[in-house]
Amino acid sequence: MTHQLPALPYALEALEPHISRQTLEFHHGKHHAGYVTNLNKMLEGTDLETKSLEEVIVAVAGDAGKAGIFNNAAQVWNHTFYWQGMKAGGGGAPAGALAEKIAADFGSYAAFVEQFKAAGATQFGSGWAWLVLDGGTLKITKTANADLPLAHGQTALLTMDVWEHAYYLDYQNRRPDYMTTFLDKLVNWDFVAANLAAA
Ligand code: MN3
Repeated sequence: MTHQLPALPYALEALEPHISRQTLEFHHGKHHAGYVTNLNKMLEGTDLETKSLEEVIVAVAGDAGKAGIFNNAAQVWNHTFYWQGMKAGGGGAPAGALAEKIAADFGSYAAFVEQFKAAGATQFGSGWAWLVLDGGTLKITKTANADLPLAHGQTALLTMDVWEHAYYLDYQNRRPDYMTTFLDKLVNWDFVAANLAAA
C-alpha cells in the first residue's frame, strides 16, 4: 500500500498560542510528510509494500539491516498519534475512568505529571515520552529517535514529541516549558481515554 500523510485533526492555527501555525506547517507539512515520502520510496518493490503501517513496523523492528524502513515507518506512526493526542482547550487533569486508573497506577495525577515530564526531560537528544498500557498497568516510558511502544509489546495511549523540531520555533531550547504547556493546555484526554478503553 502507498502510505499517505494524514490531515491534521485541526486547523494549523488551532493550537496557538501554545504551538504556532509555523511550527505545525513545518512539523506536519515538512517533517511528517518527509517520513511518508521516504517510507514509500524505501518500500517500493519490496515484500513489505502491501503491508499496513503497523505490520511494517513490527516486521522490521530490531532488524539492523532495515533500520531506515523502521525509522521512517515509526515516525509516520508516531506523528499521526501525536497530533491526535492534542486539541485546542485540552490539558489539565482528566476525568472519569481514566482519572481513576491514573490515580490507581501512579498514586495521583500530580505524580503522573512529574513522571511524564521527567521522561521527556531525561530523553537525551531526540525522542518521545509516552503513557502506555503494559500488562494492564499504566506506565511512563521514553524512546529514542523513532522507537515506539509497538516495538516493545506495549499499547501507546499518549505521546509527546521531544525532538527539537516539535518546539524550537516556539520555545527555543526551553523543552521544560513546552512539556508543561503540553500537559496543561494541549492533551486530548478524550483520545487517551478512547485508547485505554480499546486496549
Ligand atoms: Mn516530530
